[in-house]
Amino acid sequence: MLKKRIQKLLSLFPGDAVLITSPKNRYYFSGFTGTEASLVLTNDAYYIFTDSRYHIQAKNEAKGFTLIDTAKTSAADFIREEGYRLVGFEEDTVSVEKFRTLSQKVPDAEWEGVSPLISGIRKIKDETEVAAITRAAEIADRAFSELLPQIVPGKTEQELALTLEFTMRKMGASGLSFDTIFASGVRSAMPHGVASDKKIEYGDFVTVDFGCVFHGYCSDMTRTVVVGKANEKQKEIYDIVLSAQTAALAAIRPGAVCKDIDAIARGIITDAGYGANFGHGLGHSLGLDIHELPSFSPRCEETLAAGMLMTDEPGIYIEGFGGVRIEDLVLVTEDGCQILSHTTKELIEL
Ligand SMILES: [Mn+2]
Repeated sequence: MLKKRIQKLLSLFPGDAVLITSPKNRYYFSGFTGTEASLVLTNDAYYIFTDSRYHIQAKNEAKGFTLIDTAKTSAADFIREEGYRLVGFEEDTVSVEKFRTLSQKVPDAEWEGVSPLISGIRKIKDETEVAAITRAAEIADRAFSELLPQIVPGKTEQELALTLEFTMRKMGASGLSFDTIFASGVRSAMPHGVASDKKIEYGDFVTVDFGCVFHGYCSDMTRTVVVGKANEKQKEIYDIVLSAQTAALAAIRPGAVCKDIDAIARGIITDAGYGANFGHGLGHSLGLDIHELPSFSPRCEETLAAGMLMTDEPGIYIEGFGGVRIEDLVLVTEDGCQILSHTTKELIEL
């Protein structure tokens, strides 16, 4: 499976070798989860360079790779000794300082950025990736259903967020996709209101936007609930966001243009009079990173293809009142899409 990813990259890059140093891409191409290593990918062989702390791990995880001890030979030394002329590197993560060092150590090589090629390959998720993300989404669903009865007046956002995070870890997640957004009452008008020491109050909207990591892959989901009975204004806003969210879902299929999906949801919110209260894009791709390309934004001209994984997350935010966001994780399939988030989207009144 990983060999296919490497072959895809090498088929798109007409050079002698590609140097991979970023943790996410290193994992993507080799399966190595340690924190220190470089890969050199060539048409003849794949090499992993790391120090003695990671030798056993590299042998176990990076199947099909030749292990080279960095105490003896660094990746840059190897590239110079092999006489590679055109070498790919990740220009989006290699620092200027590291690039200077590389250029000095390998003065005869020409370095060419391959980051757009890699992100292009990573856009389409293979079976292993879909399985990991599906599991991450399941854990999030189950942890959220365990959390719901605990959202009661008097608890703080922080303690509830911690409970949610602890539950996901107990269920097998290795970490969080991002800092949990847990915004109640007037704070729910902040699209990225991370958990604070504010106490939950009766009548609050509570927006929870969260995700966990499983086998390196992120999930992402948002639900907004009401503590107690929803008032008319809360119901009105919730219903508009839900219509926008489901209308966009219905249009997600291969061949659809990203900005058109955004426009469907945005049109519904704008027609209802809340266009100015939906400031962010409708969604984004994700995988090893929580934000990948393409995105459902008014400017994204990209076309959807089967195997892309997207979020669909419209919102309405009213300062001084509160806000609603509803987000599902969606896999683009051959004939439409499959929703990976299974928590109900009917308004939950706790
Ligand atoms: Mn998201």
